[in-house]
Amino acid sequence: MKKERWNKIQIVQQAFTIEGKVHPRFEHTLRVLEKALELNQMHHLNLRIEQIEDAALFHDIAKLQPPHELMHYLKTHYSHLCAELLSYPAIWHAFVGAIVAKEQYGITDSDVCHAILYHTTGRPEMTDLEKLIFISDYVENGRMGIAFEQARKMANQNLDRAIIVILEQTFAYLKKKGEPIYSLSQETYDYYVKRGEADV
Ligand code: DGI
Ligand code: FE
Ligand code: FE
Repeated sequence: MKKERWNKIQIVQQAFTIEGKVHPRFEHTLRVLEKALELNQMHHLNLRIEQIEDAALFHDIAKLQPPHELMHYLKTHYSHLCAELLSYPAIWHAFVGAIVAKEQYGITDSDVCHAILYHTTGRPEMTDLEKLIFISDYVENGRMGIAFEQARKMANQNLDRAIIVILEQTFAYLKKKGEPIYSLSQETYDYYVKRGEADV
């Protein structure tokens, strides 16, 4: 393994270590990187490995922060979205992660920060890097069950169709839990469904 990648992994492991114990989120993060590298090759995306490493390793960097800290970042960096975001605490870490990666870990590449920002909701017209992280997050090999297997298979075949499958499964999960769909998640879904229809 290249030294730079190893160093970054150490930094992320440190960030996910609480009272001397490494949180399972770290293993998830490594599996997202592994999956992203695999899909990059499989689909000949030719993305820069360093961008994949940074986006995958830091995508959940804010996931373990307590809600009041996440809210502080939302208030200072996304004040225009704050009121709406109140009803969607599960997606706060993506918005905050993009800021933390930049301010605390010196990730200045805006493509990478966007991939972190959109890793939970997606967005219409995602870049290949954004798609790669959005999909790899969901289909990394540690997620077990029929729904994940199905999405994993689709990710090997067609990335745009995998986005649709992932969002359909996420919406079904949210419905079961009585959670609302965020506007951007819905826009992502509508965009990729429409694109899929245009392609046939
Ligand atoms: O952080 P991870 O667990 O690796 O995965 P993630 O960043 O995709 O976050 C998954 C969580 O986000 C899961 O609990 C579902 C939730 N989520 C995703 N899209 C939406 C959402 N929650 C709401 N309320 N609305 C959404 O549109
Ligand atoms: Fe996440
Ligand atoms: Fe994740």
